[in-house]
Amino acid sequence: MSVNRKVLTLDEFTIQQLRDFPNATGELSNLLRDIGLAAKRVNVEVNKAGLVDILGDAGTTNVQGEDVKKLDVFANNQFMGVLRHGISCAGIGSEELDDIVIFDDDVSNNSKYVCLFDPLDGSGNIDVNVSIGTIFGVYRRISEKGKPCTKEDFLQQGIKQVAAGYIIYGSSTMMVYATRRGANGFTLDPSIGEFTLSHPDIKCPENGKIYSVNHGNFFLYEEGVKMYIDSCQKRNKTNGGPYTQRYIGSMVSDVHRNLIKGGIFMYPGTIDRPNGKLRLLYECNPFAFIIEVAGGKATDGKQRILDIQPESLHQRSPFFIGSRNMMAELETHLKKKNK
Ligand code: AHM
Repeated sequence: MSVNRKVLTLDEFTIQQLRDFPNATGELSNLLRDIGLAAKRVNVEVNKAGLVDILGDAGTTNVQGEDVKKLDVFANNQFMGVLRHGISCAGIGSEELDDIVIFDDDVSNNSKYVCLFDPLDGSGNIDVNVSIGTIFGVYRRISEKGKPCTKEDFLQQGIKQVAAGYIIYGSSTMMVYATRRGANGFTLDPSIGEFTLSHPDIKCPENGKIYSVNHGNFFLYEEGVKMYIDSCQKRNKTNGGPYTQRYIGSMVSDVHRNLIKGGIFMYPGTIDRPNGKLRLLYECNPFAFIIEVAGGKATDGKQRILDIQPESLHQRSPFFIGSRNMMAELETHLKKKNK
């Protein structure tokens, strides 16, 4: 008997994808389901953050020297917990943790994947009710199966990701993930507590009218970036300018909007912080992977993000990401100034 139902849940979708690969083990589907479960738990806590005493600093600082909010700790433990208890992940790296966590048990040592994540990006926005998110990237481990995973598994180029995604805890909660086959978005249906396919096969528009950057840092940016920002503000019949400036200060929200509507997001290096603020492994690589699958581009201003060979877990990188044609326009300005 066929069931007449239009909406696929996250689990149904990943299993459907699996059916196309008869030799697939299902480990990636399991891992994505685990992440979906942790996301639902974090969503519940984020939604009641204004009500319960979960707000405020946990009283410690993370390895970046930033204040850790309680929800950061909660989210970190949830994602680490589901991946540790699952069957697909040999270890994790988290923006909140100094070092990788190797699960090192019989099941995990035989698992195919490792996962890097930022459990709660934009957490400085929690207490003012602005959307925040989780970002993750999944890599096939390169260390020998049957043994504990190693740091090399985590220090792979972004291009080696097999899947990457994010969860946005917003007016509705969404999970977007990409594999090489496409990027798809799932909205959490609170009535059944399931992520359901709402944005199939996401394509980032080639052109956009939104630019997102912290204008407060304008005079600290390199000349090419300043020139591009200037051009965003000018009337331009060819590219539809002037563009609209939108900057939430919560990257998941800013990049999600630009991915759907078209636009460019920039976190350039500054005079005092030449590598900018964002972390290559936890923030830039997953988004770079998603945007490329969706037809957009991501660079550090000089090279493709996904080609960068990471040297350390918490390294930062300037970050430019968005619609293909807006990125091309940016690159013209950057090249002119770098000559
Ligand atoms: P966080 O790791 O403390 O959450 O910071 C990351 C966030 C990004 O989501 C956002 O794009 C950026 O910091 C905003 O930084 P700024 O306030 O310097 O513009």
